[in-house]
Amino acid sequence: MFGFMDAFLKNDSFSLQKDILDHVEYTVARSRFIFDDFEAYQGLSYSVRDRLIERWHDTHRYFKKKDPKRLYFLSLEFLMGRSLSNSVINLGIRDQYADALNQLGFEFEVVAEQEGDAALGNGGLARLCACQMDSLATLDYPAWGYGLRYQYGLFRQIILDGFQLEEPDYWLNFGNPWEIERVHVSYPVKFYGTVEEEGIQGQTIKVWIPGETVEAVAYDNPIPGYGTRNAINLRLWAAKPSDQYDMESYNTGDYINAIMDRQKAETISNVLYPDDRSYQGKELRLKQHYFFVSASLQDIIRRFRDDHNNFDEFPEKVALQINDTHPSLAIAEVMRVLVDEEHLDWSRAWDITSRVFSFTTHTVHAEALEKIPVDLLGNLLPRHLQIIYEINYKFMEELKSMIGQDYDRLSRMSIVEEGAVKSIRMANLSIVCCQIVNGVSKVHLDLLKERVFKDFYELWPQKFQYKTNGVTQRRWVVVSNPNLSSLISKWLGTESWIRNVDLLAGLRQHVSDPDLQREWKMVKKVNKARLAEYIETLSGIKVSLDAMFDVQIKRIHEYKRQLLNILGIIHRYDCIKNMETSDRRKVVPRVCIIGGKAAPGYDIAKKIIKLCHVVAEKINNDADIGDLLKLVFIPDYNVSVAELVIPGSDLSQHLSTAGHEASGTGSMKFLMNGCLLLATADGAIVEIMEEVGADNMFLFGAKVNEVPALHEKGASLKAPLQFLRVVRMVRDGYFGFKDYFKSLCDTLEDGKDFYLLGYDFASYLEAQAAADRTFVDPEKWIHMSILSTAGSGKFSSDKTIEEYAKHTWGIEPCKCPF
Ligand code: 26Y
Repeated sequence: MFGFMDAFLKNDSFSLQKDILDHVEYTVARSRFIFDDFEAYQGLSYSVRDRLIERWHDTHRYFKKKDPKRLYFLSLEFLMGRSLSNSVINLGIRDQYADALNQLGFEFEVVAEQEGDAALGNGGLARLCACQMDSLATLDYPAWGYGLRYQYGLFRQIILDGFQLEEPDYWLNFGNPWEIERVHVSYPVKFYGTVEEEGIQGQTIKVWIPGETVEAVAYDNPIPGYGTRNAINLRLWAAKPSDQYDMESYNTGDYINAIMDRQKAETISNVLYPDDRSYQGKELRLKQHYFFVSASLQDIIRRFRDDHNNFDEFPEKVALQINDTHPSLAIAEVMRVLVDEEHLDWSRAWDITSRVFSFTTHTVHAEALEKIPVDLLGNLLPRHLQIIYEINYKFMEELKSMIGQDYDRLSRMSIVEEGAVKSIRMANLSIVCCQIVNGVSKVHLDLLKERVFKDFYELWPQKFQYKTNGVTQRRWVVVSNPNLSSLISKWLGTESWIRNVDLLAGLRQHVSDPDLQREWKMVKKVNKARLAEYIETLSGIKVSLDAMFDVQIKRIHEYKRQLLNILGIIHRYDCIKNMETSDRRKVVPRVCIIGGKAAPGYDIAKKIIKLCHVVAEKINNDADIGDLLKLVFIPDYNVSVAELVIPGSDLSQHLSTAGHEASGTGSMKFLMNGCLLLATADGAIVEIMEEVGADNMFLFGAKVNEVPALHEKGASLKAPLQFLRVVRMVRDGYFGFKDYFKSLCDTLEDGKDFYLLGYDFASYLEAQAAADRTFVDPEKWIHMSILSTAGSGKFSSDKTIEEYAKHTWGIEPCKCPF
């Protein structure tokens, strides 16, 4: 007989080798005697997955037994990146696996490089969810993530002659060992049709008679916590044709067309929308949102019903977090289920619904708030539109009783926007329903109160909170910067900071120790060498390790001002060109690195990418310049590229015009890795300043509260001469493509420079000069670098999640015993 413990998979080197080989032979179906790096990756991943599944089963059995209040985190986007290294580190068996692989003649790092990224998201919002899932698992919270399993993730960026081209990311082509298809976990999702009235026991009820059904099938992705047995689940839905689908067509004998029609169902979860700017009322997108919401809620309600039969208990057992407004149809869906299917009266249903939801907004831009055209919604989801109208009617009545007949304000706050295209404002629906609305940084909350949601804030001040974003130190230091991670553990005398980030502050007491400084510098050098090698492989450009590696990586947006960076580089180039040769010795050599994707339809952003390439072409081939300045554009920026670039950078740039970045999370990853920040006082940077000290950063530019007055001044704001000069160089065709760049230069003219590049230019150059002056004093630089890491604890997603758990979701840890 096996004892209970014997059931666990073993982690000694021999067992791991055997497991890998068994998977190579029986799962991947290759010979255990001859297989390549990719097959080794597959065999290894399946073996890791087995261990994940063990923990994940135990965790869910434990959750079921304890029946705690659960958090369901709903998001249309999750940017998970790679899973292998993260999983083995969180499971605590990385070294054992590395050893086992070695015995088999493979190297862990090489094998891990075989994995592609899971890129089911656009940018900050999506990566934040991935970090938060890691923290939820690590902190033992009973949580589930729900999302969509897009067949095509975010497009791959190809650069051809300096122009961005988009290629589909068919990431599932080579299989995905990290997911488990749950053929038996599937739900019908309905669309279209009509709403009819039926009398039941003297009451009239509404009945939705849908016109189309699509099946949602679950794919589960275990998420292991660090230093715990808990592993939670990220459940992603894929669309499949439903058996209930159009049997009519088969019966009419049109067999081939009936099959083709069925196939169309799968298109719902086919592709991630690659634009993170403004919501366009597209039917397919709306279908994606509802498909996701309906399947997730059927699953959540089924689980609730396993142990409960009274919906009054729903808010005690369930917290539903909607990540931005994208999943906010869930509000109408819960109301529909409670009223139409469970036959609860409206006010009881509303009371329950408004106690389960919470909502986080990730933007400061009113134009990025989703609005769904009423015609579109009424056609696709007729009953939901009625429910939203009813919610709005009741809200408007309540509001009138509070504020009187202030029609301007009533119409601003209404969930229904009248106008050329009558639309539903999903943010208003979310605010009306949720008891808590969260911003993602302190400044963001202020902006929500003063601008975007001012009317609502005045009505319900208590609803509005903020939780400063954070990133997981497991992925962003332990996985991506193992040398720094070991160094930190050595100097703190413990690895506990990996779970308890407050301990990082302990580095402060060693900041002046020459040994730490030397080792810190060494780690940076090794990481820079790795990055330099990558740059050379990509572009053939050799860069000097003595140069300052200066990095800006993020989505390309006008408000993020990559253009300011490029204009600054042109200025630097121009200055060097005009210097006496003897003065050039004083120039601090720089390698400027820019990376990021532009939304496929975002013309100006694409021009910025092209500008970066033509400027790079000129500078990198100018023999006069040599190692003093290099500019490199890193193509196809994604999570795994970030893991390589961040540890190897000295300086990172966060240049958003103040008041435009809700939080920013890239800055936090750089900070943890001891890179100095050159930034505007925007989003979370303001809080980073408080933690690290403004004198340990290079800050510049207009402040959030100054920007409105600057906008008022408009054309009377005059840009400095240096700015006019560099813009003129671009305009006059110094870098070629004169006509092509005209519209880009036009955005910088007096009175049109909405993002204030001209206004901020002089102070930007000063901040850059301060960075140069500091870099030539290596001791000072290292000092600031250590203090950056030491001050980064507040920006761990562990902190954010603790806050959400306490103040928004009301959930408690539920730790599965080992
Ligand atoms: C609906 C569609 C148009 C859409 C799709 C994606 C709208 C927005 C987005 C993504 C937004 C996003 O990534 N926002 C970023 O969220 C981060 C995490 O909170 C913030 O750090 C960052 O400042 C914000 O721009």
